[in-house]
Amino acid sequence: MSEEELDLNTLNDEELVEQMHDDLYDGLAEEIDVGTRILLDRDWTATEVLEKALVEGMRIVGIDFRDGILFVPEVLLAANAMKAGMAILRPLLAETGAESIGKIVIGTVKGDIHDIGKNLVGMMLEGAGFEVIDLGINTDVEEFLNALEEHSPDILGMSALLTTTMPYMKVVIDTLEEKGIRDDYIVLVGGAPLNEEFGEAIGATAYCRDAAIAAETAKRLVMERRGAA
Ligand code: B1M
Repeated sequence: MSEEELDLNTLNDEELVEQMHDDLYDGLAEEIDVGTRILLDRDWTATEVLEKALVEGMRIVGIDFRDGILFVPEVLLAANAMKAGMAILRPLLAETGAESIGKIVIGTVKGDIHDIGKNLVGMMLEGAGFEVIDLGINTDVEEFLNALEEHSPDILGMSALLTTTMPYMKVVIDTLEEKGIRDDYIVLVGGAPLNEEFGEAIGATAYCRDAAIAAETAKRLVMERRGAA
């Protein structure tokens, strides 16, 4: 059967997820849109679709990107397809009846244009009841500082996907120290090349391995801080 003739509805769950990994790899946004909707219709939770179909698909793309099998234009298409799925999941992940439990300003740091992980963290935090102010990509220290002043959040969140951009997180934290405002905020950092030790070394409050952990950590730290106050 050719790609055009393939009816995704005829596939069982396992086949569909595999097909979605292929479609993500091939940057087929429309197919990812359809596949995401089918899985949700089959009573998959938004988190299951996200983890098993989309994030796993992007992990495979990342391996071939690293190995020089895929190049930037293809990976951009894959990212675009991933975003098509995320757009459907967003309202489901962000569904919450609760009042806002806190505010976070979040951005991908200067020099870095990767935003899929940061967007996911934003969605999960919205789902956990946070108001999210997203500064986007390539965010410099001035932009972070202006947003902190304007929005007075509980949390500053920074994302970096490159070993060359992760040190910029320290630039931001050091600037907060210099201005005497570091302790006014919980600082969460994350991104594929980071780890716990790095988070500690740059003076972040916490490193978060993934979006779900970011949401849990954010909630816990805000509650602790309120309790202490
Ligand atoms: Co880029 N890229 N990329 N890329 N890219 C990586 C990161 C890389 C690991 C690929 C590889 O070699 N295997 C590699 C970095 C190597 C390194 O530094 N050690 C790399 C490179 C080299 C580059 C370029 C330099 C390539 C080039 O131009 N030659 C270039 C840099 C551009 C720049 O930023 N200045 C580049 C460009 C791109 C694209 C534009 C093509 C595209 C980005 C599109 C977009 O984001 N809109 C892209 C992509 C898609 C990737 C990979 C394949 C996938 C990243 C992703 O979206 N993952 C990536 C390989 C990989 O990571 N496996 C790669 C899915 C996402 C859900 O996971 O972002 O890790 P992640 O987020 C997770 C956690 O990390 C965490 O939670 C998220 C959800 O669970 N998390 C946080 C993230 N931020 C957090 C913040 C928190 C808490 C948790 O608190 C605030």
